[in-house]
This record gives sequence, structure tokens and C-alpha cells, in this order.
Amino acid sequence: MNTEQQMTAKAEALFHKGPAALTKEEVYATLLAFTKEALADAPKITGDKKLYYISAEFLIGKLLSNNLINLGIYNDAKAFVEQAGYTLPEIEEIEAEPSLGNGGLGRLAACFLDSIATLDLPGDGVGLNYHLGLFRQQFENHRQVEYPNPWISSETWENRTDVHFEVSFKDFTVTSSMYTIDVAGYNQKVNALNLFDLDSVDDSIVTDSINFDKEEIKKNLTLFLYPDDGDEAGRRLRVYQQYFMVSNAAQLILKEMDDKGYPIEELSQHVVVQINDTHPSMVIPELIRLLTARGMSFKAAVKQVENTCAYTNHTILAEALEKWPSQYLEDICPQLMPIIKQLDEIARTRSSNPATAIIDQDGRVHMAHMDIHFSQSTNGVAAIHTDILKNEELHDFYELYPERFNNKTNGVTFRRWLIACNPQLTAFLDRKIGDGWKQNADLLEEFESLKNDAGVQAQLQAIKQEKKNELSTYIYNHQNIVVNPDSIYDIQIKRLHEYKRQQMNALYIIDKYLRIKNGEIPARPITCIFGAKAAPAYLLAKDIISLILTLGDLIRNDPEVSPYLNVVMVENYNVTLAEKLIPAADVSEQISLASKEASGTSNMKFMLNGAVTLGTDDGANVEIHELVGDDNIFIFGVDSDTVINHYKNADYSSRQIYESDPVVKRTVDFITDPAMMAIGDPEALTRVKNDMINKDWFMALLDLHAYIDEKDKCFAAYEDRQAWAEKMIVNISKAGYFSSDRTIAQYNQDIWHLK
Ligand code: 26Y
Repeated sequence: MNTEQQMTAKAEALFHKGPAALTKEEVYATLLAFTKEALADAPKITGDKKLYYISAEFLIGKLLSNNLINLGIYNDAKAFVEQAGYTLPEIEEIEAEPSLGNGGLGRLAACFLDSIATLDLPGDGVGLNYHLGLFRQQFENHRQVEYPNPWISSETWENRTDVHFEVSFKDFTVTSSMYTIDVAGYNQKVNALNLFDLDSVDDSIVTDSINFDKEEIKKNLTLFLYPDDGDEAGRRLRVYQQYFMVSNAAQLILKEMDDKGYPIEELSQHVVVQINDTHPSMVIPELIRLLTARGMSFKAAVKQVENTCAYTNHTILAEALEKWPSQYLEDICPQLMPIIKQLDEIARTRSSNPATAIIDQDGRVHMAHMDIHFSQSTNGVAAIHTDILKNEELHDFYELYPERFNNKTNGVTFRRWLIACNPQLTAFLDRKIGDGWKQNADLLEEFESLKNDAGVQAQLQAIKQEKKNELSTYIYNHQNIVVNPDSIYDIQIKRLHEYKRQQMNALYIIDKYLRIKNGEIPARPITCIFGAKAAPAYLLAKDIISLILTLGDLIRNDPEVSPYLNVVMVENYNVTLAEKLIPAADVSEQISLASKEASGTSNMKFMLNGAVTLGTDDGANVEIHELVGDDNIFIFGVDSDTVINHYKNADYSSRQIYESDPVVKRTVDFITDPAMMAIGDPEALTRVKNDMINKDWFMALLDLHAYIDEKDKCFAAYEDRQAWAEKMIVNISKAGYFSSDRTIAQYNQDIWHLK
């Protein structure tokens, strides 16, 4: 039997009918069952040394297509689905997206698992099985409203295992359960994503929206990812989650060492732990605690753990660098405090500089400091980010441990971000340059030689048009908004944060609106598309969403402007939506304040799909800029040194700009124009405007002029259709560097040393 016939046989066994009689749900259930069995039968990746990638987030997205591709049975499944009278995208609709992450860091962890398996490296993910994930976003009265996002059902990729560990908190002990999701590489071998949970967790304690009793730990521990930490109970719950995650991880590591017969004295020869940001940092003292409990001396345990762990930093924003009051740890996991205190003492013998201490004078435990002192490697996620860590944020540590600092520029998996989400472009590339790029992404460079070929340009543009049409249909069906497929699609999708400056994009839109009102008609209609969730306790971020939703409504209801300008915010932005938005983009908005975006990863996905970047020289944009050259990217704004100096000198005044620059003044003032106030939430709009005038911590007003000018230049460049197609081709052909296969090969070469 060939694979398609086996799928048909599976359907018959499950539902006692032939393909033509199957419902969509039955087709999905058949493919899920078939694929899970194939995964279970696939060879496991093994080796003498194993990686544990510990992360609070794994934003894995839907898994069906990805697994079919990596198992090499995508075309068989497609034929089976078509035999049943459906299309694969229709069947994919049925799958729920696990919402186990909020943004870049979580999606990076998922891309990494894909590449680790693809490169045949033994490495599992370890995280938490949040029942309700991150919240589901709904728009009501021009505001974000949060709802639970249940994703676990009987139809799940998860397998419950018989692995259980005891985790002791100060006042009680719980028993965990481990669930596993198989992670297939493109070579059809598998690793695992291990997610820990607690059987006593009770979804029904969620009352209205996403509120619940934060003190009922046994019932709430793995309910939500990043439960609202606007109050102290929320922050304590986060510590409970983190300790639960790392204690399970540490016990799993030692159990697997035991199972393989390795003595714990050889931990660092057989295990490497990658700590994804500071959320899993407590794995360091927890491993030391468990090793000493098994008879190892404290000194030897510290040495083993220091040689086993490696830390990745994803941000320079002070508020995201976790510092837990020692009282929290005393109240929740007091067994760690004596160890952390000893680590602090060791750190103080290595350096007398109080800035590198683990416990500060206010008794707060600096998680990143513990990571850097007690691990082999500290890496940033893009060249400029690592430089800023070395020269500014972590300079004192860099002087202490120069050999520990290294850069690993992020990457994305081309299986999901090109092959799965853009089959049209994939097939086209295969025809033009062969399909070797699927194994070796650098081969995309061969596409560049075709950049002047009019036929190639036309076909590439036709593919882009098809993806734009698909997106327009999707938005109409789901949000009842008409998007003109002949307009330029300008897309900004990422978590809502002031430093990412969605508010600056909104100011551009206001300026354009006012100009159109004034008779300045753009050469072609423009559609500005946003997707973003705001943290529930981040008031200003939610206000910015409000501003964008209000602008969208105002413009759509203004017949003078709506033919030329449209503003759409997609609801509940997630991985599934990103897969539809990115292939349809003409312009990729990457406009963070220079120095603040550690890397960005959507910038890479966009260029891979032929969008042109409009951005600041920040994060990985800097490396994209170097690769594609000045002619194939639109860069604006002050540079990171200027920004850093403004902060050092505390000399930035947005009010000064607002008061002296009439263009800035009229755009900012429009936020609270009576027409806006009549539609939107007056309080939210007023707060955004006042913040921009009085604070503007991320300097949107400083870059506004440069942004408006560069964006207009970018849209004008789009009108030279031939030159634009060349830019698209150069972007695609230079994207190979941003394959996460390259990133993972570098992690392995420099840090992990697997195989
Ligand atoms: C402290 C806690 C509230 C917290 C929760 C989530 C802190 C940080 C995060 C998430 C951070 C994150 O997603 N960072 C992003 O990581 C990407 C992958 O390295 C980068 O590309 C991106 O620039 C960075 O913002």
C-alpha cells in the first residue's frame, strides 16, 4: 500500500467509510491519527550528549502541515484530502493553535526545535503545558478584550507519559505529569517537546474574562502563560510556575542520566542546558540542590552546573530583566535560597563590583547575573544586540568573562515560513533554481542571477498577487472588512510595545489621512495592516490598539479617504495568521527605536517571502541591510549610539519637538480630534496623546519626520514595478543566512558540542 492508500485504510478503520463520505473533521482526525503513528514509529535522535532547551514559551503553531512536510508525506496527504473532496487549507482550519507563547522568544524556541531535529542533534524542549495559553484577543468598542484560549482537546498532538516528579513548594508538594509532543526534523527523525502539568489544575476557576483566584496554586499553576503580573499575587504565581518548570526539567535531566547509566559526576559531558531568557534561570540552583542531595560536594556541583548551562539574553529593556525579591523565593521555594546566597558569595569573590552581584542591596535576586556567573556562555540574538550587551548593558560582566560572550543571530525555519506558508513561491523557486535550497538555504543566492529576467519578475509578482488576494478574502470572511488587493500591503505584526512603535506607524497614517483630505492623492491605494496583542496589564499598549482601531473605522467611513487608505487590525494575531499575512506583504514594517529590538524575526520571514523592509538600523535589520545593500531596503531614523546618548544624558524632550514642528503637532493633536473622540474611547485616546507629548520614552516623535519621508519614498519606489521586483528577488536570495539551521549549527559549534 502506498501512503495515500494507508491514509484511506486508516479512515476506514476509524469511521467505517470511504474517503468520499468523510466530513472535514473526520479527515482531520484521520490525518492526525496517521501522522501521530508515523511520528511514534520514526527513529529517535540519540547521542552521547543531549541538549535541553528550557523555555517558558514554545509558540509551535499548528502542527499538521509542518509534520506532513517534515515526514515527507505532504503530497500523499494532499491527494488523500482531495480524494475526500477538500483542500488541505480547509482541513488545517480545524486544528486549534496551541497558544504557548506570546511572541518572538517563543516562536524562536519553536523554530529552533525544528532545526535541532533537522540537523540530527539530540535535543528536547522543556516547558509548561498551559491549559489556556496566552489569552484570545477580541475587539469590542475599539478596545482589546481578553478571553481564555483553550486549545487542548481529545484531538491533540500531545501524548501523556508515565513520567511524574514531585515538586516541593514551601507549604505543599505536588506531583507533575509530563506530556510529550514529537518534533520531527526534515530528515524524518524525531526529538521531543516535553511539557509539564499538574493534574489538579482546574479550568473552571476562571471566572470572567481571564480572572481567577491567583492564590489557589494547585488549581491555577499551569492555567495561563504570563498570568497578569499587575499585582503581587500574579508575580508570585509566576515564580511558582518558574520553579515548577525548572524543578521538573532538572529531575528529567538527572532521570535520563540515570536511565543511560551515566554517573552524575559526568553531567556536563552528557548534558547541555540552554536557558531561554531568565524565566528558567532557577534551573541553576535547582540542579545544584539535586546534585548535592545525591552526595556531590557543593563545589563539584557548582562546577558541573556551570559547565552544563548556557544563557540566551533576548532584551536590554530593564523591566524585562527579572529580579525577584528574595522574600518571594523564601516563601515559595526556600530550598533554593541558601544555594543562591552561596552563589552570590562566590560571585563576590570573582568580582568586587557590586553591579555584578546576584543579590542586590535591596535583597532582590538578579536572575541574569546568576546566569552569567554560572554558565559557560551568554549570547545575544543579533550582532548589534550582542555589541550593546558587551559595551553597555552587561559591560561589567563582559570585562569579567570576555570569553563567555558570543553572538548567535536568530533565524527562522524555512519549512514553516516558506515551504508550508507559501507553496506557490516554493514551487516557483524549485523550478527556477532547483530544490537544493531546502537542505542548504545558502543556495537561495542562485535566485539573484535572475533578478533582471522580466519573466521571473512577472511570475514573482503574480505569486505575490495571489497571496494578497488570499489574504483579502480571509480578512473579508473573518472581519468583514474589504481590502483592495490592488493596494500596497504594508504590514506591522508583533507584540504591542511602545519600543516597537506601532504608535509612530499610526502617526504616519494620520499624516497621510490629513494630506489626502487636503487633495494629495497617493499614486496607489495603501492598506496598513497591524496584528498585535497587548499584555493585559499594559495600559498604554492597549490604548495604542484602541488608537489604531479607531483610525481604521474613521478612515473606512470617510468616502474622501477610504478609496486611497485603509487601516486593518487583524483580531487575535497568532502564528496561523502570521502564515497568511507574511506571504502577502509588500512592505515589512520594522520600526523599533534603534538599540531596543534585540533581533526581530518577522523581519527575516518577510524578506524570505519577498517583502521589502522599511525599518531602523536595529536588531537583525542591520544584518539584513548589510546583506541586501542600500538599494533593496528602506532605512531611516537616528542610530543606536544617538539613542543611547539621549538616555545617558536624559536630554530628550518630545514636547520640544511637538511644540516646534507643525507637522508633528497636527498629527499628534489629531489623536483627540472630535471626529476621533466621537468614534473611539476618549480616555484611551487622551492618554496616548498625553504620553506622546509629555513622555514618549521610545522617541517616536524624534523619528517621525524621517519615517514619513522614507515611507513615502518606499511607496514611490513601488511604482517602478520592475525595480521593485528586483528588490523582491534580492531579498529572497539573501534570506538564506536567516535560516535557523544556520543559527543552530552555530550554537552547536560554539556552545553545545553535540555529536
Ligand atoms: C519578564 C516577562 C514578562 C517576559 C515575558 C516575555 C519578558 C520577555 C518576554 C519575551 C521576550 C521576547 O519575545 N523577546 C524577543 O525575542 C526575540 C527572539 O530572540 C527577538 O527577536 C526580539 O527582538 C525580542 O524582543
